[in-house]
Amino acid sequence: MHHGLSVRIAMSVLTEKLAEKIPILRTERAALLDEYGDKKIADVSVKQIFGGMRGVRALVCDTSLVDPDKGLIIRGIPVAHLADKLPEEILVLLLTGELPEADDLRNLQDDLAGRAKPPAFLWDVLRAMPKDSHPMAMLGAALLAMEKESVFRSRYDHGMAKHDYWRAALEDSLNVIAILPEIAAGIYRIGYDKGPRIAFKRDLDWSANFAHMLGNDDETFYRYMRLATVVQSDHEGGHPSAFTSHTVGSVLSNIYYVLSAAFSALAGPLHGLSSQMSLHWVLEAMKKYDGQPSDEQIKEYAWDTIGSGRVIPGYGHAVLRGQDPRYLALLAFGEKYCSRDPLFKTVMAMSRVIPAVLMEHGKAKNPWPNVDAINGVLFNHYGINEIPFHTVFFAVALSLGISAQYVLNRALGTPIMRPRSVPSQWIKKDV
Ligand code: CMX
Repeated sequence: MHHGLSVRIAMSVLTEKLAEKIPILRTERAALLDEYGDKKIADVSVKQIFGGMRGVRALVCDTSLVDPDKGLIIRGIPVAHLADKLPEEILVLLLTGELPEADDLRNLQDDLAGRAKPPAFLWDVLRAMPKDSHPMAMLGAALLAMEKESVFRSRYDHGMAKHDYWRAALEDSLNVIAILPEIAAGIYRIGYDKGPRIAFKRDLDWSANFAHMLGNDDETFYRYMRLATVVQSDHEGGHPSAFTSHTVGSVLSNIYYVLSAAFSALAGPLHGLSSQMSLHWVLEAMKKYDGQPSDEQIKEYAWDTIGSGRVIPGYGHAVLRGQDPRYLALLAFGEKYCSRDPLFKTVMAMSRVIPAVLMEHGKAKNPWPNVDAINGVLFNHYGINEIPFHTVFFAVALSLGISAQYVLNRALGTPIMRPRSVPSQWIKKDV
């Protein structure tokens, strides 16, 4: 009984904070529209509509922004300055614009720990999937199997008013965030025959619990899990997974659909899967050159990849033009804790050599390593060497930003996403 009570009180802290802020945000949004509603902010060229809408300012996202030179900035704070925070603190920051006080943080942690456990049928669903299913496909299936639990769906069916959408959206989001580490760890242990699932420990924080349920209780791995989650928690509103989530959320599909759709986008090799691609690529190089390749061999290997019509995974970015601070934060961690790991050394050597190759090639607008060039190597260092699983970790981290964007969009009544498309012939005739 006591336990239930403390959960109810704790739950109200974040809800109360948002309940205070949301009317203000709504007024601000209305004022912005009143004052600037008809002002033009972008010209769109034919090249841009054929080119994945690159550079078109067409979305609003207040949780974070990606500055082309400085990289990820969460609610005005460069991500490098958040490196010592817990993911739970980042969730509050993303949602409310403020880092929580110690008491509020504890309340949120209690709230998350006290929420429902994954439903038992989930493990049957995962066990029934073919052994060669990709862990990202298992994650998507798990989320869809749990859709029936949606509070949003049930309240909507009972006539929920528009101004209450955000409350049900928040409730669903916290329910999913609370159990995603357990689901992801379950996917790992079931998918790779790692033995029985490991039980959630109430006294561990969210990321440490994830590490624990994966089967590694090394304190530095806990630290790595927290840091890697923080740096990958959000990346403004236009990256493929967030963009997908906006579309799906805008039609009032609930968070289970939203996250599974967002993660389907993350599972592509040009997006989150590039972490998997990158580690394979580095391991292939080490196999080919029988250990850590020399700078000359790295150059040769990189040119061979480009020459065969492929991209170098883990390098380049659609928005960033300077170094990726997410990469730099993980690099600093690796230098401290894994500097003698031959794989890590190879990745460091590659990050010295490859930018010059890409500059000489002259196509990629950003020649620098992105976060996916390094996260897999560090996972590997801590014994999680089932490479396809790495993208699942990225998805769990990104659930924080995707959920925060989803809740805020429901609070602000963001309407359905529905841009126009034009036939190619229209361009010929009418432009
Ligand atoms: N290796 C080789 N060529 C590259 C390259 C790379 N790493 N990055 C870009 N290029 C090429 C592109 O393929 C494109 O070639 P074409 O004109 O022949 O099509 C040209 O350079 C221009 O591309 P761009 O404008 O610099 O990059 P885009 O915005 O189109 O794409 C991205 C960005 C990330 C998809 C691309 O850099 C890439 O494919 N990188 C490798 C995959 C990767 O690391 N993805 C993870 C991104 C991180 C994240 O999702 O946050």
